[in-house]
Amino acid sequence: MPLGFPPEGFVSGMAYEPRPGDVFVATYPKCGTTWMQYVVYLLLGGQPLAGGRLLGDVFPHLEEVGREGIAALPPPRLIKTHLPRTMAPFGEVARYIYVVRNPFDCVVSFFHHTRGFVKHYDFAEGRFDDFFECFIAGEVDFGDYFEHLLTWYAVIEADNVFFTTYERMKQDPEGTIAAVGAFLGLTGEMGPERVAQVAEESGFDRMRRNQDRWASRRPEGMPPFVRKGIVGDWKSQLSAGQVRRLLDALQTRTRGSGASDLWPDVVAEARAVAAGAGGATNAEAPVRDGA
Ligand code: PPS
Repeated sequence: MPLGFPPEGFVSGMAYEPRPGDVFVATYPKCGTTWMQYVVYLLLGGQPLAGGRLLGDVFPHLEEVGREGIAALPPPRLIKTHLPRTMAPFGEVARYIYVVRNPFDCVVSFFHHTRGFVKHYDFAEGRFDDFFECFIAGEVDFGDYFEHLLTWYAVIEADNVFFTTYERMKQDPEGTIAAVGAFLGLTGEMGPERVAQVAEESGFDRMRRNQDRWASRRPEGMPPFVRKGIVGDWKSQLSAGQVRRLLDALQTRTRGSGASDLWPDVVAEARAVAAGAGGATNAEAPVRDGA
């Protein structure tokens, strides 16, 4: 858990009993949580958040506010969680949207998060190579990336679970928004204009404005929360050796689950880099700000 989170929020959050109408956005950190939360919030009739308002007030993080914080929300309750499914309040009465991002981009985004969130971590001067070791060992917030993914991947066929990837959202935001709307039972209200409106409002260019809506301000010189928002940033950060190790971890840890086939394009590029076909960088290169 991040250092700044109250342990009682975590303990009581796990004991929350899902209620009818609850919508959870469940993710491993840095996999597109805030983007999906904002889509869900807008689809359910939320007004675009003005600067000075906080998404976390209307769509709180379960582990931070605990059971009481969630129970006090007006229905339908919108709930963010980074818990693996085996620790999350999981029940048939609620809906769950799980978003996952390829681990190569996830580790890079998580690194910038960890150095920038000085309230939660003592890593402002941290090096990517050290963070990478923590990530691959599963010794970061919310534990092991692969284990997390597998716990949720195991329930993707359930009627009350919607599973997608950050890469699919990037490739087809409108298609994803329409599918999320259908999952939420909003088919009647979901014409193309409505979908386009939500896509515009939740698009990267809009979300990078007034970032105080999503997270506390970063210190001077640190990348913002909505940072680059691309697929493939890993190519400018991971060494060929790191690409090889993460590729290996993806394949061995997800083997036989179907989750190993989630990113065929990324895996093909990673294989080429791991084989020394270019694209990889020097892990000792100075960390780029990316802002
Ligand atoms: S957190 O802290 O776990 O809740 O972070 P999370 O929201 O899961 O992930 C943050 C990354 O998502 C990117 N982001 C977006 N990408 C594309 N479009 C939109 N609208 C968008 N909003 C947020 C954000 O930039 C972080 O990724 P990186 O790679 O660091 O840029």
